[in-house]
Amino acid sequence: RPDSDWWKSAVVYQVYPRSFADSNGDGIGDLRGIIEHLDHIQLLGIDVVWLSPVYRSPQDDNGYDISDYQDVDPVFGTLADLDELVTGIHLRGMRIILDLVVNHTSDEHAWFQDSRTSRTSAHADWYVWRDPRPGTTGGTPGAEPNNWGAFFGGSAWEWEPARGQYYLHLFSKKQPDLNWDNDVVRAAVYGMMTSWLDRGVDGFRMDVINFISKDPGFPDGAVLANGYGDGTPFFSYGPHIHDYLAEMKSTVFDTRPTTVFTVGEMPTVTPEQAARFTDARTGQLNMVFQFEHVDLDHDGVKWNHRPATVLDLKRSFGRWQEALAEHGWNSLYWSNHDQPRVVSRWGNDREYWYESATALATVLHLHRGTPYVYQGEELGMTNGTFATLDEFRDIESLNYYDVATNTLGLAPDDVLTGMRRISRDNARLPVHWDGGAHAGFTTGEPWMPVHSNHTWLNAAAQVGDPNSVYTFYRRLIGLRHSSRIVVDGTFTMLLADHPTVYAFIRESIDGRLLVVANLSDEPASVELDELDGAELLLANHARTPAGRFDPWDARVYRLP
Ligand code: TEU
Ligand code: CA
Repeated sequence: RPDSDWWKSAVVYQVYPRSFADSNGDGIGDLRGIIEHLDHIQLLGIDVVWLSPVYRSPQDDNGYDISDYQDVDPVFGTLADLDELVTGIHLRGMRIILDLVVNHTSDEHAWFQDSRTSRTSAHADWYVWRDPRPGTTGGTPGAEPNNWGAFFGGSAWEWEPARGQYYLHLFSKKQPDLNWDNDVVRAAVYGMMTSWLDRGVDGFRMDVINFISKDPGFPDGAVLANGYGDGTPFFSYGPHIHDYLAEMKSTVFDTRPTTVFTVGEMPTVTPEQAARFTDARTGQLNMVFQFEHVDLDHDGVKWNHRPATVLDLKRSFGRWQEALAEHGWNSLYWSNHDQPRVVSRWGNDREYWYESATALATVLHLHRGTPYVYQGEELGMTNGTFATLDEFRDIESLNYYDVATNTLGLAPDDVLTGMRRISRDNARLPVHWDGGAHAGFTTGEPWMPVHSNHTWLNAAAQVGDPNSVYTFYRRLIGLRHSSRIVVDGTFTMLLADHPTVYAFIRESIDGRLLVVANLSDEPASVELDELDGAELLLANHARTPAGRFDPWDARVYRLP
């Protein structure tokens, strides 16, 4: 196995620094807080740490709005702190990847500050500027170049009087989209990436990287319930996306002495497109984050709940396992800083908290692909309670509340219900280090209230406890590191039509594993010939004979 494939047997841990650990009492997580908790990550068996942005930023979107790619924001620390973190991670035999947010910058970035001043400035063509719609007066309603809506509400276009033009922002108006059709922009991004690799970083998670190439016609999109047009067909897999990523690969990655770990975040990506991006022979990235499973439980608008079933999930994951079986590679995730906590979303965080957290982890980690653990997921952290609107912090959630109540006229209580279920803030409650004040996250006032269940749900109570969620994750990760079947094995779904039991086989020249998990609150009995002679390797609470499964009973067997 060439060294170059180390990322196929790796497990990645995502740190969202603002909510991970605060070392200086200002209530906001920081780099020194991460340095002080590296043992917690290493003991889990983690190979790669993905660090969400710590660059200079006005924090409009908690750091996904970058004003200086080459410096660390003082709220998180200094470049010296980041160097110390990189060294600490390497000394523990782990690697670190940074979050690369280059579809857009902050509007406070020097490039944009210059670009907005005039059509002849040095950076005039570094962003996406367009004239008002013909026959209209710029800056008046309806004069926007097209009808696209922004992900964080309102039009995707903002008027700039100094230029007499609009600039595009797919996200907030403080996140102007870079013009990737400009080769000077691309060169600047590649130079920045190379400088981080030279500084010892081992790769990148690339924020909405499939959005960077836009349809040059900028056509209107189909009008959605919020009154704006859907632009995704015209920017989510644009005409030059493979060209630009191939150029990035040859310019930045292929010139390095060691493999650069790359994962592209790609909302709307299809299995076929993902196969093209990740085919080791002709692709550009090691893997991508796809969104099919995390879009199963709404009707297209994330706030509108549409209950999803285990069958929906099996079919979705099964499709992705099949599409990338021969060539390409999957990432495997339940949680990240944009998604609610999996034990609350897909599990049962009340009667079967431990069982469902560990059953869902078993299913995910035994699939073919690279698993991601989001901070606190290894503890079984749950969604927040958010008693009132003022407990929310996320720009996406707060803007939605405003649009939903003031423009769509929805009842505030109904809107809050939808937000409690799916808001990104569910993933951003401070991590629970112990059962003390503020869960040991800070000695000050946390930027976001700590969940009251930290009194019993915390790292101090779990690390070292053989029956904890944390220890179960350690065992799962240990199984991946000790068994080439988990890494290389093929994937075959069993009981494809069973409504609640998720079962599959992994097979390689090293042997066969059988995974069976009852992802429901009801007992289940299944007929599986494969169970004959099977040897139980790992289980979250096997108390019944093979074939009968308690609620949320998950088991990994080695087959003869
Ligand atoms: O997320 C992109 C993205 O698709 C999100 O808008 C996601 O669809 C949404 O949050 C789910 O409701 C990336 C980052 O992960 C996110 O934190 C940033 O806000 C966004 O890009 C802009 O940088
Ligand atoms: Ca701090």
